[in-house]
Amino acid sequence: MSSPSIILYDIPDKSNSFWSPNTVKARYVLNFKGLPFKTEWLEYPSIADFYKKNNIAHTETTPDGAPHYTLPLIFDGPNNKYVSGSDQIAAYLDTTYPDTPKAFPGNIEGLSRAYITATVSAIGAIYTLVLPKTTPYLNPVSAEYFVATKPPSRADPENAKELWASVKAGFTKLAGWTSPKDTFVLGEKPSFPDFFVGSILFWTKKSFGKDSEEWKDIESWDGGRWAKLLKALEKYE
Ligand SMILES: N[C@@H](CCC(=O)N[C@@H](CS)C(=O)NCC(=O)O)C(=O)O
Repeated sequence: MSSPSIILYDIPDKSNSFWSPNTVKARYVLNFKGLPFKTEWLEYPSIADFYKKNNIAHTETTPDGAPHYTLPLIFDGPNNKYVSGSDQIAAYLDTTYPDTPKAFPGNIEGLSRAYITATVSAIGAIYTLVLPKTTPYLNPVSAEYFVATKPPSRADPENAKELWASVKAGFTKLAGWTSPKDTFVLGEKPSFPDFFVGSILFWTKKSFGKDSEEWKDIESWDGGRWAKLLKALEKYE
């Protein structure tokens, strides 16, 4: 068997496994499309050097306009091309491998961006809650970088109770954007908006632990639909 010709660059945890909500979106897309790939691990402080060494254009910028070198990044061997940014990767793979299932079926790329913006505004408080739970399972070199660059990752927030209440209300809002009989936004098949919500659920479960009170609570919300969504996407992890 020939080795996979697509490389996904990802950040490892201490057991050389994936954890990042951003990179897991690219993982979902590649597996959903059935495109074989191999993972190469980069610790946080090595990401910028890797981009510069390989002359890769950045997709993200920091609030002050400086380049922000981020993962996920893929290298598509047959086309000798690097692509970064989870939605850019999804759009690129939709176009480059047209015979595979679409992450943005029916041209929903713009709609997907609107859905994601609305989702972040509904459940954005979850980042403040999950970030401090992330550092312990990263390798020290990435953990130090994480704490230094993502201020809410330093400690559990004092207003955690209010934040959880706002996250719960946000998810209930989100539940109203999908038909109650469906798991996925577009019905039968998952698409990028599902991968986005799934990636946050994946990271939250991984960070608090599957047996934690917090995760058990989320599993019970909105008739169990979030647990069901994450479970339905598990085969694409
Ligand atoms: N919207 C981007 C966000 C990518 C992103 O922020 N990735 C994080 C990994 S979790 C990163 O590489 N950060 C590098 C850094 O903070 O220097 C995407 O979905 O690709």
